[in-house]
Formats: sequence, C-alpha cells, structure tokens
Amino acid sequence: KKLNVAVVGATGMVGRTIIKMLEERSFPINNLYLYASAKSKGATVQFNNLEYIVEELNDASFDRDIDIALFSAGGDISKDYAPKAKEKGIVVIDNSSAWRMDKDVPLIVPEVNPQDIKWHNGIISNPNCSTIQVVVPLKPLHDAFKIERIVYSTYQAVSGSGVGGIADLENGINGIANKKYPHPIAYNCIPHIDTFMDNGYTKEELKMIEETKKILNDPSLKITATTVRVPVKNCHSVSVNLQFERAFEMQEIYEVLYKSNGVVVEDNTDKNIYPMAITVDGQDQVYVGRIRRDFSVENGINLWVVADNVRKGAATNAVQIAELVAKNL
Ligand code: 11C
Repeated sequence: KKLNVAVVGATGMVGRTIIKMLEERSFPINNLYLYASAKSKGATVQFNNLEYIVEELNDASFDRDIDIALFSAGGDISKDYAPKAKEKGIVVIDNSSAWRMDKDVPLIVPEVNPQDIKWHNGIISNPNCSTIQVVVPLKPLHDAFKIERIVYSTYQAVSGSGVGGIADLENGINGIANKKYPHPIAYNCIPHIDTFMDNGYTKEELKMIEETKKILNDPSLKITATTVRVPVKNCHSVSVNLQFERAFEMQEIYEVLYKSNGVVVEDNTDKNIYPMAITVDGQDQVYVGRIRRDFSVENGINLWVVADNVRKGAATNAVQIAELVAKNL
C-alpha cells in the first residue's frame, strides 16, 4: 500500500537526508508533504525527479490525509506539533530529544528493538545519533555475554550540530571566528556537547546513558560517557569499553559481530584496516574495528565504532522506523 508522508523540517540537513533516504529505499509514497519554518516557505526539494514546494508548518498542516509524519525540526516544534499530528491519527516519527524518555513513547533502532513498535501510541522516537550507532553492535553482545558496564568516549563530527557546525569548522580553517561552538573547533577537540547539567555531565552524555538503557530494555546497566566534538566533518566515532558477566573467547566476540544485522566488521590491523570517518561517510551500516580484549579487567573488551551520524544516526534510522510502521499499518 502506498502511504501519504509528511516531512517536518524538510530543508534542514537531516530533513533533506530523510527525503533522500525515502527515495533511495523506495519507500511506498503516494503523496509527499514538505513542511518547514516561514523562512523556508516556497523552497523546492527534488524527490523522485519531481520538484516539491516546501510549505510553512502551521496548525492546519495535519488536516490532510497523512499516514506518517517524520519530524526533524528541533525539540520545541516536536513538543508543540507532534501531539497535534497524533490527534489526527498520524503516526509521528520524531528525530528530536523531546519525547525519547517518555514512558508512552518507544525509542527504536530497527536492528535492536523492532518489537517495541507494537506499543506506540502515535509517537515513536528516533534516538540520538551517537546512541544509535553504539547499540547496534552492543545488542547482540549483550544477548550473548550480558553486559555489566559500559564506558563510552565519543569523537563526534561537526555535522551533528547541523550546518552551523560545518560552517565553524570550514571557517575556522580559514581563520574566521567560531559562531556555533563556544571555542574554535578547527585544530581542536571540545569536550562539551549540548548543555552542562548539575551533576557535571553534558546532556549528550546523559542521552547516551539513558537512551542505551531504554533501547536495550535494561535499567540495571552501569554506563558512563564522555562526549567530545572533534574537527571531523561527518561520521561520529565512539571508543566503547565493555565488561561482560560471562567469560568468552575473542573468537566468539568476532563471530557474534560478523553475524549481526547492520554491523560491518572492519578489523585487520596487519593491513591498517579499521573504520574511519572518511571511509564510513555515506554508508548506512555501523562499522566496528580495533576489537580487542581489555586485559585490565575480567571479561572486558574494547571496540571502535564508526557510523554516518546524519544517515544511520538520524535519517536512515527514521526511515527504517517508517518501514516498520508501514508494515504494521
Ligand atoms: C550532536 N548528537 O552530534 C548530537 C546531535 O539529540 O538528536 C543530535 C542531538 C539529538 O551534536
């Protein structure tokens, strides 16, 4: 069955990539409606060789016959408009952080917890980009060896901050002052993503911690995180240190990861092969390498996990969720 789909935030970096993914993955679309703020009204976007005109989002936007609305216009727009769309019987897939930790809202990574689609009440959340890419390899390892503790250290690309982040990096290389970040990002690493909380963590760190527990459906997991912005244009990299309950042989770890849906193992240190931002750019899977035992603890390993944060970390995952919804409609 062909569906009527709306994209809210259609002119943003993630919104445009969502439209590209709907096309690339041949999502069954009847009518496509594109919404954005007043300043993007009238802009045009190509989809399947046709030109679509972007309309201003307003209270009447969801009076149309729409099946699924993919939101990527920031938390405030989602808080305000997602309930309005839901009231009209539209299934909302929300890329913002507005609804992620709500008890009534499933937080879905299709390779990890597709079954959670069953209990949605009209709003489904797409996790934070750095969370999506780590839970894809962690889920099969958790099933096999039971994770006890996780330490995340991230190396996050400027595209995670949208066009302003990319502008700061490109301008910074040319000696122009930063606007988006509190410090220059060119030739620098900034250990500060999103706002600081009272406990000393940033919101990005807490997102990784809380969202991991929700997606893996295991509140008992012990997790800590340090999130860092690095001068990379696209693709987040994460160093993941894990401690398992069960003992294992390294070969078993490899075998689990080789078989995992959505994971590509790139690990041949003899040939200098490991995932890197510049090689993973434009891909939809999660790349894992530098897989090795952590000799400092019992049952520990280290992983290096890289993914395209705009595609798998946002747009691809949202469209994969839409595919799950379409199957269940
Ligand atoms: C970043 N992870 O790289 C952020 C961007 O909660 O959806 C995504 C923020 C979010 O800056």
